[in-house]
Amino acid sequence: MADYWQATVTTPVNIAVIKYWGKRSVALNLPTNASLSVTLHQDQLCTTTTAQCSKEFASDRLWLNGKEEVIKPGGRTDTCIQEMKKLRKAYEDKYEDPHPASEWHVHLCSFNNFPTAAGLASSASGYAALVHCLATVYRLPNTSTELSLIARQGSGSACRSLFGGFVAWDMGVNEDGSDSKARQVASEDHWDDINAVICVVSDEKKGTSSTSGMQRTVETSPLIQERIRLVPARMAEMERAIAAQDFDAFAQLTMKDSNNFHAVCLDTSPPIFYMNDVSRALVALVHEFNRVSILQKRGHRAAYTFDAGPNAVIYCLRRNVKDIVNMVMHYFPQAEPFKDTYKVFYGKDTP
Ligand code: 2P0
Repeated sequence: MADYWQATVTTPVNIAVIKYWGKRSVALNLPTNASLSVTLHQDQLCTTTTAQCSKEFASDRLWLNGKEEVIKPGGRTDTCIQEMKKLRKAYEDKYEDPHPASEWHVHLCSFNNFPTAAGLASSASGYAALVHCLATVYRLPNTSTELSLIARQGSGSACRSLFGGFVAWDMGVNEDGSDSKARQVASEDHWDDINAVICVVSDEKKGTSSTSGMQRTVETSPLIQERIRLVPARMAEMERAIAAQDFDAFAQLTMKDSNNFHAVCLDTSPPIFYMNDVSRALVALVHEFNRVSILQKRGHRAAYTFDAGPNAVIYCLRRNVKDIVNMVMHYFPQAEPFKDTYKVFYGKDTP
């Protein structure tokens, strides 16, 4: 019998067009509203994680970008490892198919090919990769939907990175979180000429973490209640726009939702500022680009969205990428688009 088991997986980042912001359960990462994202191409912004289980290991350990991180008992990483072990145990009990790896400790080595914690969704690809990697080492045949329930407990947005294409995270109603999981709205092939131009405005670690920021919002912002009220209709409209490949509607909804999310951040006490002057200048530029485009009867051709940081993601159709990159480079010669452009992820459903 092998004395160690190992697997390596690469999992892409997702960028939300209807944002997750606010938890109704901090312990289980249950959101106050549903969200919807586009998973980027696997070869672009991604996390690559290797898991090795060995009977020689004395404890679970994690290295992130070459630096060892402490795995806190009961913390997010530990929760994901323990939940995956439980899943393995349940599988063994059902199919009488034992596998020693889940009895042993695991060493995890994880690399992001982009700035960590700069509002580019590193925790999303990170926890999705962790869960996907353990499922592979443990030879578990679970679907992305089942794994999304565990990845969600690492980081809410991680549940969406287990699918390619267009992915909803349904908030669910159950207190135990059993129905708060990811669902593929449309595959990567459905609308494959959507691209994302990523403009890294800053690669510094963000000042307010998403977890603490959204807690503060839930506790202090009256405006979040209005957001909770309006998101269900927005989700339905977004799903319709994706089904119809209606970029004009997709763009308007994406920008509206990004602006509403940042308004809610500003309504938090003390206020949270994720966007900076360069971010705001990019907003103005995209609106000007769209204004001309609408005058030419071409509708919206670009949609910005900003996460918990100043970096812009500009969604557009492939035929418009060149115009948008040229425009950004013209007005911001010092701010390079990060690795040019990103296609939606051509993913797989099962690990
Ligand atoms: C999103 N963000 O939908 C939103 C938009 C940031 C802004 O999900 O506390 O790192 O780990 O569940 O998933 C970032 O929050 O938060 C996020 P936790 P997470 O992508």
